[in-house]
Order: sequence, then structure tokens, then C-alpha cells
Amino acid sequence: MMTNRLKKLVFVFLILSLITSCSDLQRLSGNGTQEQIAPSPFITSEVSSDSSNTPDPTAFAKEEITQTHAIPPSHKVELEDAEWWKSAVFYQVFVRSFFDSDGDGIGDFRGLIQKLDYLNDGDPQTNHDLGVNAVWLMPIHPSPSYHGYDVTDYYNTNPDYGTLEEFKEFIQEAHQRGIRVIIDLVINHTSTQHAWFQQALDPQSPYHDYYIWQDEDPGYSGPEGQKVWHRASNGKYYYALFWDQMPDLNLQNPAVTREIYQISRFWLEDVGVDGFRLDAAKHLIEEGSEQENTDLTHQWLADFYRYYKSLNPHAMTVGEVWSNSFDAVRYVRNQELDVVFNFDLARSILSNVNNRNAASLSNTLTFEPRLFPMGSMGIFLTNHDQDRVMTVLMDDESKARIAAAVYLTSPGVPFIYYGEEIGLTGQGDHRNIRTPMHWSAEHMAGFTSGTGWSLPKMDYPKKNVQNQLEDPNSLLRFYINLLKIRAQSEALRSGLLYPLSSTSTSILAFARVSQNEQVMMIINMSQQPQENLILRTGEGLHPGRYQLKAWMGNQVDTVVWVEQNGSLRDFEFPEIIPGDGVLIYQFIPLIED
Ligand SMILES: [Ca+2]
Ligand SMILES: [Ca+2]
Ligand SMILES: [Ca+2]
Repeated sequence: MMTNRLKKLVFVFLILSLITSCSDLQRLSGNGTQEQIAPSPFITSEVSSDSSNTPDPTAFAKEEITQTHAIPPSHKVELEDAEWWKSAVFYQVFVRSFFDSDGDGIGDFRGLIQKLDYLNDGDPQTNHDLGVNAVWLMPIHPSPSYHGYDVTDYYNTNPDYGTLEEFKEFIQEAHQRGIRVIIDLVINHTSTQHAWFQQALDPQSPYHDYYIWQDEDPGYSGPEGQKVWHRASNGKYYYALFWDQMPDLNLQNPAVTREIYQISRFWLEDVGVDGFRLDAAKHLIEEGSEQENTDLTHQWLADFYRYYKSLNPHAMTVGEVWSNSFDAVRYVRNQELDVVFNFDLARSILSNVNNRNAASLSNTLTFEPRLFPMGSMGIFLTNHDQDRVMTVLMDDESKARIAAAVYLTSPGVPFIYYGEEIGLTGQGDHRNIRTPMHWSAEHMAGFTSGTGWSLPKMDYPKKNVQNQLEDPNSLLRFYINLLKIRAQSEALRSGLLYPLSSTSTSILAFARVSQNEQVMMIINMSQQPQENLILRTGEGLHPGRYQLKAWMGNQVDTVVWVEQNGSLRDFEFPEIIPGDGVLIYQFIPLIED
């Protein structure tokens, strides 16, 4: 289609511009203090000096296509409420491993209720809780597998976890604390044990076309080279992308789409969830051997979006699109998903933190979020399918802090994988990265009074929530502090990111700038203290004279002067920045006499 083609061209142009501007900044960052920073080719900076001190929110990019400009004040309430996910912090929970209330060794809904006060007790004044305002529960439906991604009944809860009534109670308790609840919705495939598939084996059954059949094996394999066509007991071949026990649904069959709509309506209206994490969203509909990101998949999701928004405009979806960010962003530009995870960014954050590469990380953090409309990019470090953060960072807790500081202060909707905040480890077999939460040094890490379905890691006597809450310098305390700072900062939740170049190649520095606030991050990605640091940027800040208020780090006595064009020229930071240090400052305008 012509319009899509045009958009693609504009898109590619923007990306090229960005790459150019990033490399400009990078070239300067290593040099002396004499040079001026060239204006970015797509920043128009047409702020008239006689107007108020707030820049034109559309100055960033006139092209409607990026949609990354600041939200105008008139839309603030909507940002906070109707589109609540745009300023939310999510916590991803594997129910089976979170907390067991009845001693059978399996986490459950009652256990979740008992631990809600750890996630958010509903009181912003207390500080023994993370203060997250949304949870994503991995599949809660009946399933023959421990993970639940092969569903046998979409209208019930897994009896291991509890009854539907108990789940409703959980939602009520969560909502009372200001926590929204989304659940995994697995619609690409079912279990072979689902009644639909059992009946589908009969070619005369109306359920036959709920799945994808061929008389002969078409022979082609999946995107990872895996076998996707499997012979059934009826002699025909069915398509199953992930596993022969998870046959793909035929979402081109309107009857199947109607089923999915009914299921969604049930959970949104009758049960009361706030949205869905759509598993395998890029794989919904195949076009022959084209098995990911097809036009038909995009179209199906656009229809589904209209459907669930018609039921409840506050309902949201976040999609698993495990592709590069250019493919991923297509799902949030035209109302198909509300949020899509950025896997490229996650990988880049971890590898750059691991390699202590501030310049490369600065480029990524500048480039990636600008691809996405504000509030539509899911930002995370790892999830239930990937080696845990602390393992990837080779048990280096200072690196774990840097990684956390980066993704919890960057543009995007953060998703914390349970246990990440206390430094749980795990790699390889997925069971190893879905082990029980460590609550205390008690039996089974306080996860169960019985024998856990899986054992906690050996380090639980030292590494657990109770210990870390008591230790003001723990990783958990660091997460709690960061999340508190984020919760009180409009700029960190919704502002644009402007990289600050500096005289040190070890420093990652950037500003977050919203309509009413600006915040500066200074992260020392080396172990060596950095002194006489000079920071600058050519654009983006609100003009004026400011003091810095320390949100993290020492209070500094200095004045920052931002010029009329929004640039910061050679600001000398007056303190030594400790190795692995994370500093956060809010700009406080100086009232001139
Ligand atoms: Ca239990
Ligand atoms: Ca609290
Ligand atoms: Ca599919």
C-alpha cells in the first residue's frame, strides 16, 4: 500500500537523521571543551524567546509519524487515568513461584494477596514496598504444563492457583492498593488436550477448522528452523509453531476470532482484569511459509484493538513481539497494541552495562525510545524466557544497579521480572529462571511451609526480601528508591530523553525533560571515580537558571544555566562521581529578583 510505503520512507529518513545526530554527539564527547554541538538535523527549535520558558512540544519532530512529543497539559488527566499504562511500572509474576499460602508447594492467588503489600501497600508514604502500580501474571488458566502456555480451558483458573472467585478477590485487593492486573492471554495456540483440538481431529467436526491442517506435509520449517508440521492421529498434518503439543489456532477462521473475543470479554467484564499480555503476538496468522509479522497478523490485532477498546477504553494490551525494534514498533503506531516490548533495547542495555560502554549505551537510549510513540514501548532487562539479569551480569551487583537505574529512568513502560529486584540468578533451562521467590532465610526461602514444586536458589539465606529490606544499601532498597523517585517525577515518567555529552568516556549522562520538569541522570559506568566532569547538550532543556536538587547522590551547590535555545554549555559538575555511582538531580528554577 502506498501510504505504508511512504511512512516507511519517512521512517527510514528519521532513523538516518538520528544516527547522524548521535554520531555527532559521540564524536564530540571524547574531545576537549571548545567545540559547539551541532544542532540535530531534525530538531527545529523554533522556540520564540518572548514566550514562556516551555519549548514548543512539537519542536522535537514535526512529523506526526514519530508521535514522541510531550503530552500537552490538557491531556494530563488522560495520561494518568485513561491511559494509565503510560505512566505505570509493571511487575511480572510467575504465580507458581511467588508465594504458597497453603503448604502444597505451589504458589497461589491467596499467596499473591498476602504479598500484595510488598508490591504496593497503597500508601505512598511507606517505604517497605516497591510501589509498582501494575502486575502481569503469567498464564493462570488450566494447563497440563507447569508454565501454563498450553491452555485447556480459557474460562477458568488453574486449580493449582485457586478458584475464579479467589482470583476475583485478588483483583479487588490489588485495585484497592492502586495495582492494575493484566494476565497472559495465549491465543496463538492451545494445548492438544483442549476440547477444541480433540474434536478438531475429526475432519467432519465444526472444530476442525479451528486449527491449521494439510493432507500432506508442506515440508517447510519455522523461523528458527524448527519442525512446524506434525502428523496427527487422523493421518493429517497440523501446524504447531512452538511445540507439537501446542497446535496453532486458525485465526483466519471467523469462528475462532469470535471465541477469542468472547474470552477477552469474559476476563475484562465478568472477571475484571485491566488488560492482557499477548503471547507470541507476531505469530498469530501465517501467510504460507511467512510465519511472523504478517500483514494479516497486523490486521487481526487492529480489529482486536477496536473490539477491546469498545468494551473498555481503559483496557490495554502489551505484546510479545520478539523481533527487532523496527518490526516491533509497527504494532503500536496504528492502534494494534497499546504497548510492545523492546527486546533490542533490553539486550543492548545489558551488553553495554556488562562491557561498561557508556557511549554505546547513550546512543541506544537516545535512538530506541524515539522510534516509539510516548508510552508505548515496554522497557525491561530480561523476562521468563531469558537468563536472569544477575546471571548475565556475572553476579556483579554494581552492574545490576546501573542496569536498573538505566531502564527505570529512561522513556518507556518498565516491566520488572519478579526477583530481579533482589538479584535472583538463573540460566539455561527455563525452570531455572522461574524458581521460587526468596522471601526470608526460613525453610524454602519462606516461599512455602511444605516442599516447593521447585527449590529456591542456594543463596537464599543471604539473598532474600527480608534481609534486603533491613539493609539500607541492598539492591532491593536501591530499586525501592528508584521507583519512589520515578513515581514523584513527571519528567522520568513521561519526558523526552536528551543525551548529555561529557569530558569522560565513562559517564552516561542524560536529561529527561517534560512540560513542567527536567531531571538529570549522571551514571559512572566505570569503577574509577570521575572528577572535573563537564557536561553539555545543544538542545532540549527548558531555558533558565537552576539549582540542582539531589534525588540520588550528594547535594551540590552550583547554578546551572540553560540558554534560550535549550542548550547547556560546558556545565562543570562540582563533585567527584564515585565509581559505579548513580546520581539523579532535579532542576529547581532560581527565582530572579
Ligand atoms: Ca498453594
Ligand atoms: Ca508504600
Ligand atoms: Ca499462528
